[in-house]
This record gives sequence, structure tokens and C-alpha cells, in this order.
Amino acid sequence: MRVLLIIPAFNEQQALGGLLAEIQALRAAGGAGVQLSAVVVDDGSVDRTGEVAKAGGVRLLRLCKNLGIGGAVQAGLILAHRERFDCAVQIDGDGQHPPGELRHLLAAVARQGEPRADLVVGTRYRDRDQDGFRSTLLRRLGSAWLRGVLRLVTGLRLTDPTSGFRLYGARALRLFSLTYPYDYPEPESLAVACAAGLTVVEVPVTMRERGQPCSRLKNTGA
Ligand SMILES: Nc1nc2c(ncn2[C@@H]2O[C@H](COP(=O)(O)OP(=O)(O)O)[C@@H](O)[C@H]2O)c(=O)[nH]1
Ligand SMILES: [Mg+2]
Repeated sequence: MRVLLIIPAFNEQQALGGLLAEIQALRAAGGAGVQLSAVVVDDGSVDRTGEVAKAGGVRLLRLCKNLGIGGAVQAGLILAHRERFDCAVQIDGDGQHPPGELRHLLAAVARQGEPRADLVVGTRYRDRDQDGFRSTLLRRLGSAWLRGVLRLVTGLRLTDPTSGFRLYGARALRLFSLTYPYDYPEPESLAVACAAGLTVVEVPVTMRERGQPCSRLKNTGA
């Protein structure tokens, strides 16, 4: 299975080097039948994000103007679709999403005997409330409101609609390379996926707080 990691990064020179080192370690370790590639999408960073990406040995997509997170992610999705990757995984450039957790997202698409998942969302909340991720009160309130609206509009019961750690299968790549929301892309894209008849599932993952160092190596880009 060919998997493209899409890393939107805007002024992430501090965290990006450590994240890319983790990704290289994961690639070197190899996984059963999984071939990992990665692309950093940088659209107007004023720091050394692009240089850190190149030094980290991954592809760099440098857009000529800032499109925001939605446009940056869609650029990666178009690349994945065009190059016929089996799936793509969006992962934060700030190191909040440990690449090792990718296996949980991949397991959800490999599961037999269920409708094949087109969009797999990594949730930081489900089954992890003891030692897991703790967001700010404001963020949790916003998330609760979004959960309610999504459930009302689509019938989807998700715990983490704003999660940016998600896997896009082939059908999602086809859809989102044509249209991807720009304003609040994570929750909106869930509604778009549902409207298009795609299967959306959620799996628990561990996330780090922003600014928490990546596990293997110190940052190289600062
Ligand atoms: N290329 C690009 N990346 C962005 C932009 N805005 C945010 N990002 C990246 O998208 C990821 C998610 O943003 P973040 O601020 O961490 O969102 P949060 O985790 O939901 O709080 C990070 O890697 C950011 O660097 C943007 O305008 N362009
Ligand atoms: Mg983040």
C-alpha cells in the first residue's frame, strides 16, 4: 500500500525537524506492506520551514501564496490523487500527531468484513480521557458545538470533528481533489464526505500538546 503523508506547515521550523526525523525512522523500520512517502506543503512561511523540510529528506510543495490550511491540504490531496497513492494521511507539522500512531488509522482501512472506510479520523478524546490529550475549555466547547451540528446535519457521531490527523482513502482523494472546503476544512470536509456517500470512521489516537518535543530527536531547524 502506497501512503503519502501530507504535512501542512506554516512557520513550523521549530517542530518540523523533529517530526521529519520521526517519520524517517518509521520509514526505515518499514511496515507490513506499507510504503511511506511524505510531502511538506508550505505556502508562504517566513521562517526556515522550507529548508528544514528539504534537510529532512521529504518532498516540498512550495505554493506561491498563502492559501490557508484548506488550500495547503488540498494541494497535497491533489498530488496524492494524481500520483495514484492508495491513501493519504494528513498530519500536523507542529509535531502534535506522533507518526507512530499512523498504524491505528491504517488498521481501520485494512479491517475486513466492514464497509471500507474512506475517511478515517484520529480522535484525541475517545477512550483516552485518563492520560490523554486535554484541550482548552474554549476548544472543547467549540468541539462540542460542532459535534452537535454535524450529528444533526449528517447523522455522524464523532468525538473529534476538528482533528487534523486523518486518513483519506482513494474515493476521498478523488472527491477532495475536486472540492475541499477552505474556511473550517476539518469539520466541513466531514459533512462533504457524508453528502457524497463516503464512509467516515473514527479511531482513538494519542496526540501531543503543541510545543511538546518529538520523541526521537531534537529539532534540527531552529
Ligand atoms: N501550509 C500551511 N499550513 C498551515 C496553515 N495554517 C496552519 N497550517 C499548518 O496546519 C497544521 C495545523 O495547524 P495548527 O495551528 O497546529 O492547528 P491545531 O492543531 O488545530 O491547533 C500545522 O502544521 C500548521 O503549521 C497555512 O496557512 N498554510
Ligand atoms: Mg496542531
